[in-house]
Amino acid sequence: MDVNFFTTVERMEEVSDRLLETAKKVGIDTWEERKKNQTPSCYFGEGGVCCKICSMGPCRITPKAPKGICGATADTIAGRNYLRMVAAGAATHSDHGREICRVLYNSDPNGSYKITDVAKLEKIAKEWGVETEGRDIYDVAHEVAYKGLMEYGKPFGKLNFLERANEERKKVWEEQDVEPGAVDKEVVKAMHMTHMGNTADAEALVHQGLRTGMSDGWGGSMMGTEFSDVLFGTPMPRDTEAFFGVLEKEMVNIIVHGHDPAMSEMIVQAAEDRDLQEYARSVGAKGINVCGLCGTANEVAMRHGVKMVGNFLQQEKALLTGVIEMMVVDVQCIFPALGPLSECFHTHFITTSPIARIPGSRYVQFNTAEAREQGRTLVREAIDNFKNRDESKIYVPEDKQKANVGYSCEAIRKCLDGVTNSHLDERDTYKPLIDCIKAGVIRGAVAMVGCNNPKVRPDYAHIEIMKKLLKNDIIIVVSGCSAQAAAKYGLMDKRAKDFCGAGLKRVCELVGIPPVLHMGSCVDISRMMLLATGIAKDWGIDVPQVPVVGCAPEWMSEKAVSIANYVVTTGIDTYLGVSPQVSGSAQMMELITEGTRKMVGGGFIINTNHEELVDAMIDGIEKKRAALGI
Ligand code: WCC
Repeated sequence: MDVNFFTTVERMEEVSDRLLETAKKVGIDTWEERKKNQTPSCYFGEGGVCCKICSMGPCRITPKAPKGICGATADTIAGRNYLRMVAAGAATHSDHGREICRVLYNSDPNGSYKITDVAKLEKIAKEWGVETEGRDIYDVAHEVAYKGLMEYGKPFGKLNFLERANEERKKVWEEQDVEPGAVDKEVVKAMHMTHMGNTADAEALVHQGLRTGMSDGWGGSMMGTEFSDVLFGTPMPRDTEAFFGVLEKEMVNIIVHGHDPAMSEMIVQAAEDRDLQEYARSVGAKGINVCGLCGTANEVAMRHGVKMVGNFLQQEKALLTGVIEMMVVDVQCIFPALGPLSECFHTHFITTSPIARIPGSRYVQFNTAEAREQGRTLVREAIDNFKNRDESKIYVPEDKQKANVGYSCEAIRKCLDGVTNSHLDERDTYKPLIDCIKAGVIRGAVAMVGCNNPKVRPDYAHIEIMKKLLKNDIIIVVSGCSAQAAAKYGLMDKRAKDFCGAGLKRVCELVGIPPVLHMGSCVDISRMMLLATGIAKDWGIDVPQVPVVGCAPEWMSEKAVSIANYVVTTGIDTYLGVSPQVSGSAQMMELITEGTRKMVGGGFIINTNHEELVDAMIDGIEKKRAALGI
């Protein structure tokens, strides 16, 4: 079947329903069934007013019992639970970033991991005061990586990358005392503050949430993104495809899933080795087809054009196709359900990180020294498994869409350079984009991010919101599972310009871009912070003034709570389609919506009705325009 031009959420659901029939046939549960079993969800958990941080309780707040045994109020309890979510999210992203620092530290011209983007490494070295003149590039890499690792535990000072912010932001951060010190320190401090008998003041808890989130966005995540680019290449636009139809019945299918590109890069490279491709043909397959899921899909799609099977809530469905010889995972967003599910098929389920050990998987701990060979061994094993498929369990949907991916900040500026007649020294700026916004050809931009969540009809909010924004001449940058929703639907196909208003359509035609620009995985939301900062600098205004907002309509993970905190601290309003679990405290609701805006210029706007959410966003963008007099 040819690649379709656009699909519908209804069609995506038909495909999912067909795969659920296979689940029934093999006798395994999926998230749909488990969600039903978990409904209604716990009232106290939803409101954030169940406290189990000591063993006097658990204490649950009701009108009859308005305080915990220690006297903690709903505000205290919801505030502590919220800060713990931020801390867990920041720890998760930042530990991913730490792993990338370690890979860079172990980079070796004769080893598994080499330097790809020398210019980016030299730029970071210069920013961090590392000498590059006359030095071997690997010596520079090791010193930069060491400094990166020290960002996690340095006893004094603030994070290096904060220097990248515009002057107005830096001033606000200093005044509000939200400049993070070492990443680990902020996470530990959040955990210490929320231990029994410490901070009870909700405002102080929210304040530490901002600092902790910042240690992720301008620390761990930013290092994860930047050093991944140094190691594996800064993404540039390239074509790929998305949705179940990217799986090939006649090929050996390997899915990489998780987040850390260090592992998936090795699988992708191994699958390109000629001897392994020949081996695959020798067992009767037409070749090796590596596809991505979740965050990892974004990493390998942006750098290699690897095809994307789908997003978070499709991980079980991917295995239900019956043609996956191997699923290799690293860290984060991996359902434990994949263990028993893979046992219903011939699929080898391989875990590779001590951070994510899962029953029903086989554990192969990746290490930098042997990673290239480990990748080859796994690919060979997947090939050997090709013969073990059970024909009676196979159903591979044919649906897929084209997508143009890989819009790093560097790629966006390069595209803009291509359409300006400006002098060379005026290039490499966002000025052409700013001119379009000032002229009203583009009204503004929205960063669409985040997961799927069974509380929301999967992908529906992502797609309906994007379509309305495009119609209103609002350009979109996407990351994470929002990106895959857009890709599956066809919104990252350049032909999606037909969804846009006249102004945005014209810009897409002129620049040769799709209206939804793929910026990467969730860690890469740090790219979006740099994009907003770059626009603010080139415009000569502060970030909260730029007609740019963030939106996570279907978020579910603790990482998303951390992200939302650094996004608002960067001065960007964030629109949420799922409420954070603090609704049991009026003070907490006020603090995260209005309180933070008073402190740092950005706050949450929460609305579980996606139609109202997108209207609020458009209204927010228009208000920013009016304030600028444009
Ligand atoms: Ni990022 Fe959310 Fe996807 Fe996982 S991969 S599900 S955190 S958006």
